[in-house]
Amino acid sequence: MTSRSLPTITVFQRSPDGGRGLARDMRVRWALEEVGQPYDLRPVSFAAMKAPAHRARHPFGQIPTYEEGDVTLFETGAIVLHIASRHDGLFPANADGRARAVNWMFAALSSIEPVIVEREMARHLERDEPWFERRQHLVEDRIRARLGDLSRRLGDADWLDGGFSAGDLMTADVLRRLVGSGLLEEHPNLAAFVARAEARPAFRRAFDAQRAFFGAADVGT
Ligand SMILES: N[C@@H](CCC(=O)N[C@@H](CS)C(=O)NCC(=O)O)C(=O)O
Repeated sequence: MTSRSLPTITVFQRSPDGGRGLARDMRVRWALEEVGQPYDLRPVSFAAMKAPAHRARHPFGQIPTYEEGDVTLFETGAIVLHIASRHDGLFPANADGRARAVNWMFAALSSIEPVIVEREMARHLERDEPWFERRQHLVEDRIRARLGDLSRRLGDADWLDGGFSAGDLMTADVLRRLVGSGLLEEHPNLAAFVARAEARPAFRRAFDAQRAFFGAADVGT
């Protein structure tokens, strides 16, 4: 499946979300599609992810990783930054615009994603705890606060800072985890932002590719 000349990303061998494209390889696939860069896949099982060979690529034993020539990267922020820096299409041409796009990438990953992931983790791991409901309300209030601020900043614009950029890609991919939760839908402009992002041909190609891969490779947990 791999060829030396193309960047290679590691992905789950089996989809934990039934092919909904919520794993973080999706943002890397999407970035590569936006810039027109073909790529290869290296599927890894959960056991292989924690084994030394994969930990040499990813110290925390996770996916995705990105290998291109002598470079191996293991954080999606760094991976998308790398892709956007080496190809046209994901950063504005001017340095100030590029800095603002990077700013939004960091905001997505360090100010928005953590509270969203905290809610998910609690739903997976803490559902049986007596304090689950109470804590869930607190976590959801923190998400609401972030989304309220983000919604006000976006206003009626299509994208966060002018044209579509890697900052929008990262923000939309982070928000996708909330689609259908009711939290995103409290802000119609954010729901529309995600829908607009998901309607991009590059997103569709990336989504269909992961779906086809899992369809072919035994969708399951
Ligand atoms: N901060 C990392 C997070 C990577 C991550 O959490 N990957 C998940 C899949 S989306 C994973 O490998 N989970 C399995 C595990 O942690 O064992 C990134 O953005 O690349």
